[in-house]
Amino acid sequence: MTPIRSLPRRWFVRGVVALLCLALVAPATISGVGYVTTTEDPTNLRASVDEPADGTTIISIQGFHFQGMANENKPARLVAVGPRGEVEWVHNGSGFDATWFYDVDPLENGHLLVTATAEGETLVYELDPDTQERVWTERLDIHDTHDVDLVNGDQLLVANMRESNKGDRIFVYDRGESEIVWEWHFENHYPRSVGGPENDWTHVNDIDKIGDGEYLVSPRNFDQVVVVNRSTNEIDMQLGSDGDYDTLYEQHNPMYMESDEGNPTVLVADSENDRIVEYEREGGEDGEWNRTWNLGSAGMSWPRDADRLPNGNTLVVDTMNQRVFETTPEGEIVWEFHAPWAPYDVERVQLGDEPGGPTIADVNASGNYDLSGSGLSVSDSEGVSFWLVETFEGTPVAGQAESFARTWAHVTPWIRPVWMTGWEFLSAIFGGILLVAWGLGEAVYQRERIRNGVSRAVSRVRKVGE
Ligand SMILES: [Ca+2]
Ligand SMILES: [Ca+2]
Ligand SMILES: [Ca+2]
Ligand SMILES: [Ca+2]
Repeated sequence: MTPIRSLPRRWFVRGVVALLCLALVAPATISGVGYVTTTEDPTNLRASVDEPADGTTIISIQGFHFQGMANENKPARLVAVGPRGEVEWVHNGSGFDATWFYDVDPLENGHLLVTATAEGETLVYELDPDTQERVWTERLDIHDTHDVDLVNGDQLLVANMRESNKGDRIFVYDRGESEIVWEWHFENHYPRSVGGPENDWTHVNDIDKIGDGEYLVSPRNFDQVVVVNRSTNEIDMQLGSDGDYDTLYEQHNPMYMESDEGNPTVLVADSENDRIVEYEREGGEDGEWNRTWNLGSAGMSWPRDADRLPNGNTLVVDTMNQRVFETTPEGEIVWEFHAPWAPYDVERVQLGDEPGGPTIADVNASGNYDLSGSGLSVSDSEGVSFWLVETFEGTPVAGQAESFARTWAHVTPWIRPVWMTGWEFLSAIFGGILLVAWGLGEAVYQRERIRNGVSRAVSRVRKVGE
């Protein structure tokens, strides 16, 4: 018998590395093949309805767009949904130059006011839902604007973020005069040390007119909601403060209400805390804000809108779970709609722009509630993050794990192909890293051979040239 020649060690190592790469990339590949052979549409709109809604719901969907490159599996759309979850119409931003949709507001004439981004500018227009025509369009020379409201007839109230040199502001633009008639700069009221980075200082994402010359404003990166007085230019009210994450953590879309007793009340999507909260200020002007409602945080992922309805329920946009739902004060979901990709704002059309309703305290429902009654299986994009936080809790690296988990949850859904789960994506990344490392390792290991090969090739080229 001839002895079996033992395999050289380097070939054994190569075999193991190749198998490992294959094992890491296989789950994503299998999903990809499965996706290609099914007819399931990743942009699929669908509903789960316990009780028919009180009229048509309009949802703005931000969509995914990276440096001018749209992903057709993650389109920017406005979607109108009937009481039982039937899709009434879809307004697709890729039909023209809208790349992201943000705020949408029902107008008194039955039309909609739409805030969208286009390349390097902000698009604001009035949309006639019946004809799908734009009645008028304003193009504002500002970036990434999340909210513009129509006030005082034909004036636009604008939350203007991402100005250079901390020039973020709110302003009123008069459409008839074609000019800005009032503006208010954050730098006159806040030290430059608060908030976010130079290129996104305030991230002011919402502004609502809540009374005569009174504007509710949401500088997200300051973790607070304020009321700005147009005639005195002073801040009349403040809820939350920069870095006080127990109160608010980079919120979206606050809504102002008053209790039966006249107490200021703010309902807000507390986005980074994955919850919806309501605060009521008791005891007059120097009174304290008390949290009267806490919905979540399990079951929600980066909510960005919460509107109180006249029936006491609340409409919520649960962005990273790609859904919108109506919940009772006790957290029971009664109406739900799957609206990929990255829904931003929701409105019940015939109720008008953020109609408001009774405060949680006034319906005797103050308290903490978990969500229940969901009829949709929400996305598993949070699985990796959840696992990271759970696994490293209480260890010396808990802080780092949590911060990585947060980044992972916020960044990867935008870049992950729709057919991969979070785990498959993570595994494929490790497979890719291993493959690159292997290539580099081989290059080092074979450096002599590569060098000889190169110099032989060079001298051959030289000979031909002579
Ligand atoms: Ca709105
Ligand atoms: Ca608006
Ligand atoms: Ca607004
Ligand atoms: Ca809304």
